[in-house]
Amino acid sequence: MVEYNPKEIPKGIEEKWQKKWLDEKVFAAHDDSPKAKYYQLETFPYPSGAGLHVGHPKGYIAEDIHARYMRMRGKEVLYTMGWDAFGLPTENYAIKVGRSPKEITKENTDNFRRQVRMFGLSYDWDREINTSSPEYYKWTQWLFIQLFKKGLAYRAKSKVNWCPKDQTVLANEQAVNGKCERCGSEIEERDMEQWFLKITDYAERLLSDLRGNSREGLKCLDWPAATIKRQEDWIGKSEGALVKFSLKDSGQAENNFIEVFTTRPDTLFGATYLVLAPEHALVGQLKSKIENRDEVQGYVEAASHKTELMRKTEEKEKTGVELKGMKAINPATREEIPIWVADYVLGSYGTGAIMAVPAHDERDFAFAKKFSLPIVFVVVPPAERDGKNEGEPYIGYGYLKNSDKFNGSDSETAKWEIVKLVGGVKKTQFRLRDWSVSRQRYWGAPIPIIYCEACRANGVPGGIVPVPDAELPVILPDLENYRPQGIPPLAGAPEFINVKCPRCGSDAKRDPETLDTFVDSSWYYLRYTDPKNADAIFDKEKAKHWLPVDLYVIGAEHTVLHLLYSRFITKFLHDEGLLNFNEPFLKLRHQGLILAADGQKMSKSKGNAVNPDEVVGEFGADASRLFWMFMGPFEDTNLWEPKGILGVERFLKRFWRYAESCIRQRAAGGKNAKMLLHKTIKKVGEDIESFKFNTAISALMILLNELEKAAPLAVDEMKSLLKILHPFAPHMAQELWALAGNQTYLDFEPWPEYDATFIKEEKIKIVFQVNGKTRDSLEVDAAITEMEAKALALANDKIKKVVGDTQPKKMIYVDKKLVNIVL
Ligand code: ANZ
Ligand code: ZN
Repeated sequence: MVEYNPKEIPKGIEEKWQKKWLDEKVFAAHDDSPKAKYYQLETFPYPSGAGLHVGHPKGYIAEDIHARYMRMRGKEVLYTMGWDAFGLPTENYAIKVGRSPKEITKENTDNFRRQVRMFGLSYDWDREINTSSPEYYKWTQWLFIQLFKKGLAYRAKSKVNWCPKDQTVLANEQAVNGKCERCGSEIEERDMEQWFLKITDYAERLLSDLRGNSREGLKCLDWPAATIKRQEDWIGKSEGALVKFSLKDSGQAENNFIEVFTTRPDTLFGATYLVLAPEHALVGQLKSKIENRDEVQGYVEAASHKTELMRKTEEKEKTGVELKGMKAINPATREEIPIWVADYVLGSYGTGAIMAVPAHDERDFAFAKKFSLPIVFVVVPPAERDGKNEGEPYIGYGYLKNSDKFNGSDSETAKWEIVKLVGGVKKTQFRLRDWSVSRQRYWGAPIPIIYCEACRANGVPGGIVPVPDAELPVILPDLENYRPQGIPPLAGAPEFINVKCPRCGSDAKRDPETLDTFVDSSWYYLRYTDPKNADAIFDKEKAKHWLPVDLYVIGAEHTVLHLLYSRFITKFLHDEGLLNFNEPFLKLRHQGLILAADGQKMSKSKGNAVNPDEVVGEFGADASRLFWMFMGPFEDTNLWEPKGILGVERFLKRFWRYAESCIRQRAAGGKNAKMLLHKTIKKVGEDIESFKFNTAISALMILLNELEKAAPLAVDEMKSLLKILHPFAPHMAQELWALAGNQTYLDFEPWPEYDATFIKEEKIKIVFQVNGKTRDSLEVDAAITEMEAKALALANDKIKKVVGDTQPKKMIYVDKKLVNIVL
């Protein structure tokens, strides 16, 4: 008998099968397969120098189990791997060690590839991609040019988030609580000319398609509800109105009004002053009329040193200055109201001006209290129509008062009638901003744009000339010095920067900046369908065949940015006629984190990081796969308890011993655990589909316990047993499969059917006791829950007789065995 010794046997077995899988391209996804396609996507990792983190395998193993299962379910599975290889961390690390990011990336991806391979993941390696390879970024650049041609990539001067340490601009999404997402530095705000992608053009569709659309008969996306919500919040749609307040004594002058955006026109009668953002254009334009010009100027100047984020989150004292000598007219009350400048109003949202309704808005209330501005309550809460508590703002809807002819009508109705009365217009406002994509760093895809002065003089806006398709990719040159020094490193490379204009032939200059890596990753799932295409971003027919992605597993930390950008790019390429769908990811699941046993995040600096190499090196791939999956529910945070691997290793050894002896004996007969086998087939399949890998594994463990006690399984039953083990421990299952005389790969064997009659028959006897004395028993469904069992006990006639009217002290439940009522 061959013993399964994790130190020897699995090594040999595992290496053998991994080599065969790879050499024979067993997991190649065939474009022309007659089977139904299933596209499974995995977040491609950023290949850091530290190698795989323990969190990576969690998602990878789970997806591999799922992919192998789907193959056994008869699907042609596209499942592959790539590297999100451009980006700051590699560059920063390269600077630190004084080497080139290209070399380091090569080493890191080689290491990552070796590491993911050791888990026996069933990728189609012929589809591997790397965002930092010219073959890939050629198409990132091409994509940018298509966006440019459609007016969706534009240059604009704007306030940007600047990380002083990384010396680069960050997207809003990368500025987390005022700090750089990468290095944690305090972010500064700068005015810079930048490339933006006009994602705001897609705001409405990005929002509505989340919950399905009738255009395509698209159902609500199968995403975790919280993720859909986060997308919605980020896009931030507000329905309101634009209302004009005329300026007193301004006659027919051009700037004779201030326009505000409000979501609460129903409160217009309570608008007792206006507030302009410090950067509002009128502040400058009206200078001559402002009596306290210097004071206002000083305030505006001071505000310009605060970032938008500080202004939004500043809970402390509101600040502001009144524009003396000016008044506006409330169009509803016709009363004169003062105009203020305050930095709690943002220049970048709505019109940059608000009507302040202190009675019904908390910020306005605080402001009005501080500067003794009038507070007029105009909405009464529905519960107290007479309105009593006026010591604090009421922000909800209700019934109007102090609102002339609208008194008594409800907010919702009055809202639009008041807008009509004052000649306002309905307006939908989004919180979403355009996506800033220029980065002043080296390790990224060069922006494929040339600036030509001659063309500018000839009317080409900005002298901006895109690099012609035939000249793509714009290769990122190897630079001796690529350190950021306030200017983009490529700006200091004349051989790169100086070019002839492709339009007119004059001397011109290349754009010295690189694209945000989120651009690279916004389309990678499209490239997997046709990764080697040198003539197109992908073949339309191939994309149509494989896409959209059927299942995407990503960490919960990627729920805003990457998903939003990918959805935007998908919609754009759909509009370009390249894709026949609008949503790239139909089903989404998030893996929970793995923390150190003490609940801390694992990190090198804390000294509690675990290298997956050591685990797999010592216990082998199969035991490691089970270990990772058995830590707990997939979507939860799990704790790294190294001892756990001993349990799953023991299970595998026993499984081997059992299966091997069964195969050798080939002797079936006697009462075996057939019923439990069928139950387990059902459970394991269902659990894989619902990402309950841990409970699937425990079901396999329970089954093995019973099998060991019963007579050996028949040959067919044995086959089923190996099949349901296969997604979890594919090396061992495949070896046993071969040992049993099979020549095929288990991955393409059909998933076993369970016999429903066995499952239905599954009944158990449950005993009912009162104070420990048995009174009755009942045949019940084996799937009975604790609640159901207790309810049955209380409803039982014999029990009722004994218990009578007495209130039970407690009820003891022994799982699927008994209920004991204690009086
Ligand atoms: C009057 C009012 C009365 C408002 C009331 C609210 C409550 P959301 O839902 O986030 O879109 N607002 C408009 N532009 C602003 C800006 N640039 N900076 C700061 N605040 C601004 O918020 C819309 C509300 O935020 C608008 O409705 C406006 O205040 C304010 F009882 O108008 B409201
Ligand atoms: Zn030119």
